[in-house]
Amino acid sequence: MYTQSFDNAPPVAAKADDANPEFEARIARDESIEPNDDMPDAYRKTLIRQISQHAHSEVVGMLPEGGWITRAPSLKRKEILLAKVQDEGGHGLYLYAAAETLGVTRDALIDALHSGKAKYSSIFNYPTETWADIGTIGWLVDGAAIMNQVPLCRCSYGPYARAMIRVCKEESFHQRQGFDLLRTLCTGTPEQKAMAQDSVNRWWWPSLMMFGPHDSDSVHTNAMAWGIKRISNDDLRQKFVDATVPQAQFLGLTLPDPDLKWNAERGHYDFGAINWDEFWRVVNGGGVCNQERMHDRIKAFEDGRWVREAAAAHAAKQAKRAIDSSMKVAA
Ligand code: FAQ
Repeated sequence: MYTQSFDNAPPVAAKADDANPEFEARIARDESIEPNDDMPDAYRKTLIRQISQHAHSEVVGMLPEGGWITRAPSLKRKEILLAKVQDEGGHGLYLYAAAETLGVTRDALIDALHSGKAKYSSIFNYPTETWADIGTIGWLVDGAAIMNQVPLCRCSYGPYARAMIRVCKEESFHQRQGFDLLRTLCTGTPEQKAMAQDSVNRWWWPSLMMFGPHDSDSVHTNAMAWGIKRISNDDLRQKFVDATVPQAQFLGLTLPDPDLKWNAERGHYDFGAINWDEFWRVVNGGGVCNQERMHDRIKAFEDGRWVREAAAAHAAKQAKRAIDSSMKVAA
């Protein structure tokens, strides 16, 4: 649904103070950079930051929806939601694995999340109040995620780009199931339609914030220069608005923005001002659910410790057995 966010624009030139002519030439030729290739430290750091924050977002993103698995209104919806939440966990794993190819350990990444040093997407600090929120998250949150992630399939770093291909296929299913859930509510009783509208009223603006600050306030500009990000925060946000308005019209839902209107001259929808104070408050830990999310995430990590230790002990036993039997054959 969102493949129009692929674009073939080559990366813009990197800043002179990051110069590494051979590397820059490879980037300009749009070559894929692989784990053992020479790369500037700043490129490596930018990737570790973005990929790990992305991984954290996928894993923390399981929490707002996970709480609804036991409350899904039918077996079919429960199966779909279970599969979706499990997919998000899988996305986290591919992304942590992609970050590890840059020489950082999984433990260090998880520690950065748990200690509050690393960020995760602001959107997951909002509460899921009603069943309609599950539909709205699929439609708007996964929709925004796909818009942002389809261009990442062409990211200059090979392992990130390859991980994104599968992630985007799965996110596309997530977006459609959300739209289908909302369509069911919108064609149901007046109470169901009202629940859908209330949910969209609460999630619309936070979804627009997912794309990050205005380009003028975006600090990681080298990510564009190095072909990590292919499209800027504001351009992606505009693409998302343009794609989503007709879908809202199809559902018969209003988007909570009195300034939202088609601008024929620009060929885009104009939309109102984003509340950046709210955005930064949530990013910096002041959202309704920040504390709860971190508490739940750390608890899940600690509760799973024995499983990781058992798996490691089993792997060590198997490795020892393999060595012992190869020594027997040699003797
Ligand atoms: N939330 O200079 P920029 C999903 C931070 S996955 C929190 O513009 P950048 C799947 C930013 O980190 C959703 N922090 O940064 C799912 C930086 O701080 P730092 C996640 C934000 O990196 C669906 C500072 O502000 N997707 O939803 C946010 O160039 C449903 C300055 O910003 C990705 O991570 C924010 N919204 O651009 C799961 C995609 N925005 O690090 C479950 C990959 C900005 O210096 C259910 N990431 N910040 O301390 C990206 O494309 C980019 O990292 C951006 C931000 C576009 C998010």
